[in-house]
Amino acid sequence: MLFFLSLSRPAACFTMEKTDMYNSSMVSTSHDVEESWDDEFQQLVQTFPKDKSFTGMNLYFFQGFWCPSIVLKAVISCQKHFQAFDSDILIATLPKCGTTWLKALTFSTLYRSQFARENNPLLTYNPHSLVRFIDYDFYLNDTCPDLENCTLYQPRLFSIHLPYASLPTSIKDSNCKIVYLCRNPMNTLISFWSFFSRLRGEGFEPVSLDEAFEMFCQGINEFGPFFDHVLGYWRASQEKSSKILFLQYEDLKEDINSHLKKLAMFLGVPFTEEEEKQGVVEEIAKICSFENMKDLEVNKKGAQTFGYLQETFSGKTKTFVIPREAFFRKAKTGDWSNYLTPSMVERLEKLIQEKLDNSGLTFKLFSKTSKDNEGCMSIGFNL
Ligand code: PAP
Repeated sequence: MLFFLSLSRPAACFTMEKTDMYNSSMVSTSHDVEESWDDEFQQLVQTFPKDKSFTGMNLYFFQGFWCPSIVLKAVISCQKHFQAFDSDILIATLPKCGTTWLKALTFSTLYRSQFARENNPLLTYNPHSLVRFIDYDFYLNDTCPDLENCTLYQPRLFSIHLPYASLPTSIKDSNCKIVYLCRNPMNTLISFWSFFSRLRGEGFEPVSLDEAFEMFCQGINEFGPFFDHVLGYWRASQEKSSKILFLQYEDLKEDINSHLKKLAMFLGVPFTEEEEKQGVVEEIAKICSFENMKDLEVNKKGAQTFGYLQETFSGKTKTFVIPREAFFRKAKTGDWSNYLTPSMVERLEKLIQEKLDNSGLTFKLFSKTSKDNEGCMSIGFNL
């Protein structure tokens, strides 16, 4: 039996760690979710093209992206009801592009003056408990949650997987800031496929890498097409550089300290000279590092539950439960070369060139500092 505390208190973000055990039958499958839809919603979704992701999840093509059925209602609700504050900070990513890391980095940087250095909540809570998803979490079970005081620290910090074009209007129209993190498509695909392969039988039934590769190239994956997602935020960041900070996982791996300073500056909380002298930047980088985070007790055991749960678990509540250790796999920037065949690489390289043509965006396929893969190679076109 699982127990959840009430989430109506400001400390809502801290309650998920109570979910130290989990039962795979509690994971809502696409099928469960669709059965719970009322007639009106069923009729609406009938008008959307439908496919299955390589993770096994049902996807609906909605507003130009593939929306997982499990969050379709939540997405529509948050688009309708979410009210951004000018002070809000939003982390936007495609799944498997480094969300967990960016949550840790942003949380530690933004709120560093609000807790003692030796008491960073990241040491005892998973980043997904501290920075919660708007789409995958708050709106999953509640069409209009009270988010006024839903985060323990101020300003509010959320995350979201939605493409830029589909963000709630108030996010686009307000002065709230967005930190976007992308990752080269080869690493993203391998991380994605490996993650769901690891979760086989736990509510997910992923397909072979060959099939996954084909679907990824066709753009059929959660919140994809991949390139539309990345380019949507890239173009918006070019137009509104004070609103959107566009980051790449491979760059962070190469030089985390300078990117932390950039992040702090963008968030409006630059590191002071004194902090720099005291090594605060390096300290945050270390706490948030893959090596540190994967070895923390909180991340080695138990499961992360997504879904704004009210009071206690009920069979009808939609949740998304992931063993925490699954968020920490290898964190290497060239791991794709251990999986993709030369013909797959060739096809993806061509796709990258075609999609990024004239965009000014390039992807690094390896990191200069990657221990597995020496050298650095960029693909795309720079104007
Ligand atoms: P999510 O969509 O499930 O939240 P996300 O955190 O976006 O996943 O990405 C997971 C990737 O980030 C994993 O990469 P891999 O599969 O190539 O190993 C994971 O290992 C990596 N990762 C997690 N934490 C960190 C970290 N602290 N530093 C660097 N990479 C990390």
